[in-house]
Amino acid sequence: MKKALEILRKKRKLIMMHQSADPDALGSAYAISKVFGGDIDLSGGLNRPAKRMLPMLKAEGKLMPDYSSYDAIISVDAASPTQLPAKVHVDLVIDHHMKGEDWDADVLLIDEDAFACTQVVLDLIREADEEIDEDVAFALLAGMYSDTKRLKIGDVRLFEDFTDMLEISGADMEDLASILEDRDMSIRISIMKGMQRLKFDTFRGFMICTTHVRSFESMVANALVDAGADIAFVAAPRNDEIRVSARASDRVLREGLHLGALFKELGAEIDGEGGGHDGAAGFSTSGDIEAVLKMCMTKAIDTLRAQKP
Ligand SMILES: [Mn+2]
Repeated sequence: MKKALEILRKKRKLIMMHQSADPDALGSAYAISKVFGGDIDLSGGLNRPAKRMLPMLKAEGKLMPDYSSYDAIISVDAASPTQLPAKVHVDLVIDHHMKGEDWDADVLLIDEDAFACTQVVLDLIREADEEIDEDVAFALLAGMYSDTKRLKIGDVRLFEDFTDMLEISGADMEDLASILEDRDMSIRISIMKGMQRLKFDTFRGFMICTTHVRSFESMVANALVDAGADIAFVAAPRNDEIRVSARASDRVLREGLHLGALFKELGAEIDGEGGGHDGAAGFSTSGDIEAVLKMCMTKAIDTLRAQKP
């Protein structure tokens, strides 16, 4: 573990995954790159679920990396060097498959008791005492969810790691299911419905929009930010409640907007509960969905107004 962390502290790192990388490989690589830094080698391609994960994480990688330009090369979720897209010297192997004989890496961190490689990565992050943000938690979750065939197998450690990350990520099981299931169409329908019902306003050059859908509210909110919104509030009915998912653009975050704080304040003003990160947060309340969205809009404009002249 110590030796592994030493390598992870090196400056220029490349993280390699097995060819046709799955959510466990991509989740591991993404979490390492976000927490410790480093490029993700995408030259081996991704499988369909991992392809769906990529935009959800807003992850980027190198399609044709120059292997000689790195201080350290790390392999994740690959059981042997033959699974990697290139023949290169690997400094650190992080994996959970049965230890093979054919690695000549400097450090092997192989935990055969882990159900997913992302659990091994999680242990490393904990050992390093680094922070786990929402996106990293989601990436780690996706690996655990996919390598246990949607939690059909697991042990106490797996479920503890899973619930820890579920809490941090703020994701729900539908978000995870949407990666593994071929539900692209239903997500796209939610996005189209969300756009049909969209209301927007501008304030000091920022675009704020609200809408409501039946599900996938966080993905619809992401899509609206991609489409140009600075703040997107997307409401959906959840049991007897209304759940609002909010996302913010980098532009408005640079102005100091914090959606988690905004929702905390709103929860004190109306009957509701919310919180989260600066750029991604959620809010639960009850009542009329249009009225709730109107309050979100008003709150956002008030918050922007209070920030800077
Ligand atoms: Mn795996």
